[in-house]
Amino acid sequence: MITRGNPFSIRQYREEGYSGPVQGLSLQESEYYYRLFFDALEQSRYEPAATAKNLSAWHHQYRWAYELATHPGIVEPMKEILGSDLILWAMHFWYKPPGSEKYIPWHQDINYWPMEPAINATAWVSLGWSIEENGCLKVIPGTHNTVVRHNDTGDANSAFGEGLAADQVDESRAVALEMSPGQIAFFNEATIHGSNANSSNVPRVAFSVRYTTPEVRFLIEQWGGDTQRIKTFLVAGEDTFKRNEAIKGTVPDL
Ligand SMILES: O=C(O)CCC(=O)C(=O)O
Repeated sequence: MITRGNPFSIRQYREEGYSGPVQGLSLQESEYYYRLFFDALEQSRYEPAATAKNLSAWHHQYRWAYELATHPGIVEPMKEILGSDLILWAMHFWYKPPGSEKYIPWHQDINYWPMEPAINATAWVSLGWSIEENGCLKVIPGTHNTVVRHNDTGDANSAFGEGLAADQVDESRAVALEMSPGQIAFFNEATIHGSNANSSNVPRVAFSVRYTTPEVRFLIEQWGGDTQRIKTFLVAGEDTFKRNEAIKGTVPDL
């Protein structure tokens, strides 16, 4: 069920590992960015289709994407979660065109990320409609305090090689976060989440932005030195630790 969007709840975030949907962007803003997304894809938004483009780190490349990643509707709740010193370190568009068979297996993000200590908050932002039929984001509340071992999915339709098997997840407790344009869900580095394939004719256009605190060190050699995807931007407050000087990002001009 799509709600009107509740206020961000730090209590829910701490107790259940997520909070949302929250109306973080206005309808005008989400429509504006929805158009820019399809322009950057070089697709008509009226004919959404599969793409071979790399959908990561557009905030390194496009000024509009950096502005979107640092929108106050994202940054203000991030301050409640992480405190006043904020590092933006990743952004990825999760695009499922109509009929896409790709699904996101149940997983905990921290399984894939060499960072010490393991502190992250993700804002998952729906630029269009996210509904059960097009594979909206699903979370399992209360799973954010225990890290579980991931295994090969062995499934070509899985967007990731590794995930959690059905018997590692209590799917009966899953919450389907249906969202209208501009709504956001926040979750932490260990909250179990995933999403189904898009069995509808409605494209699912959404993105994640990831924030952490300056004390965290990125073990960048363990990410295969992937600075195409991972760069740090101080978005609020101060960085007195200076642990990631080699991977500092530059805000794009245009
Ligand atoms: O978009 C989805 O369905 C999954 C997103 C996700 O795995 C993430 O943001 O970490």
